[in-house]
Amino acid sequence: EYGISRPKGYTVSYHATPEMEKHHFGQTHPMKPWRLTLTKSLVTSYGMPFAMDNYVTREATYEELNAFHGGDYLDYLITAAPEDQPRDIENPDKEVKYNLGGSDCPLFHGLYNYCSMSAGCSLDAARKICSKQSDIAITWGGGLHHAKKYEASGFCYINDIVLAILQLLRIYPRVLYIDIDVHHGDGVEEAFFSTDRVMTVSFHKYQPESFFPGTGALEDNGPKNEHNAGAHHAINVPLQDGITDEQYEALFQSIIGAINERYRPSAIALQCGADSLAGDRLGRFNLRVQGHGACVKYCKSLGLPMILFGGGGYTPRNVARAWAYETSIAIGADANIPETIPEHAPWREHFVHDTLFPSLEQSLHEPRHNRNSEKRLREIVTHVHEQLRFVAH
Ligand code: ZLV
Ligand code: CA
Ligand code: ZN
Repeated sequence: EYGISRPKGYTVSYHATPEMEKHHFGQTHPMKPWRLTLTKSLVTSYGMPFAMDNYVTREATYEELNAFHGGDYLDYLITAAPEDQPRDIENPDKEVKYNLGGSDCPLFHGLYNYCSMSAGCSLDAARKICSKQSDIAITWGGGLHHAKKYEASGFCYINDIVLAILQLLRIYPRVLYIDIDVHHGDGVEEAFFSTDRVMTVSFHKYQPESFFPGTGALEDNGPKNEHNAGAHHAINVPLQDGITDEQYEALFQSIIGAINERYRPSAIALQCGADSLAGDRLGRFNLRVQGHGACVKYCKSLGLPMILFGGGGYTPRNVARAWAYETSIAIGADANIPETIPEHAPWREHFVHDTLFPSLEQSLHEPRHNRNSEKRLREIVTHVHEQLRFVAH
């Protein structure tokens, strides 16, 4: 109906489950799993499922989660109940185990189920890439980049990205991990800190004292010991409030282009956190849907097998716009996609504006000052290019 047909010569798979979307972190918590329903609904109203292989995913098994996470952490995650939540007044000294039950990572009903489905989605995506049944595999329910081996962090309990990359490493010699969420991809960086088989690159707002998680300085490029294989294989792109599409795209292409030439990855894992969009409840950047999508388009143009992960994104209508647009890029339908949200789209009124591409004026109540100077952005590019000289060619 929208001229959307199967791309010739390659396959895109979409991995999701409506089960995941039923979970709630709590009334005031910014993470809303329901944004995945809104995304799927927009993807469907544009007719995109006809152009993809659609899979309803399963829960990851304990053994699969155990490939990265510690057994004692998983055991606690399985049994922890919302009642175990430390309550400040009644229980001021109650220990918060594994960083669970605080306000960022609350214990909610069905938590383990939610985590294992997110991981199941991303593992299925990785397996389709390994078996070469998919060229691009989409897992918007994944992308939970802060989770650590023994600890929950920043709304993330299970690191589905690490689990998926571990799968890719069975087949592919080198994996490039790229993270465009507004927060630093610390959990993934840490997991692959000591290997040269994964290069991690995160673009994020960096303000150590006041913006989560506070890591990811330009100079942090992996282990300082040159004999450690991971040295120079972590790239950080620290940014300030208000970065624009034009600046971000130029930076992204210059950095990813140079990394691709030097590191020659055999597969890409791209975390597409949508909290880097203008008007995000937690984010600080001025990116439009087009600018965010341009990163996906550029990665696709490299012609490597790729997984697209979700991640942050706290203004659900914009999350759905970005991930629906990026789905259209994956299937090569972005040039034909009508800008007006289809008449019959469920939740159409929820989008406020009927366009897939709101202007900055439509996204922001007041304009956000751009605090990224051209001089600083040039310094960042120069530093990254210098780091790459240490990477084996
Ligand atoms: O998008 O949180 O700042 C991937 C992702 O990257 C903090 N957390 C920590 C450090 C001290 N705290 C504050 C505790 C706040 C607890 C509740 C919120 C509630 C309402 C509105 C905003 C927040 C919030 N929390 C904003 N930023 C935080 C960060 C965690 C950010 C995680 C980003 C996750 C999915
Ligand atoms: Ca990031
Ligand atoms: Zn984020």
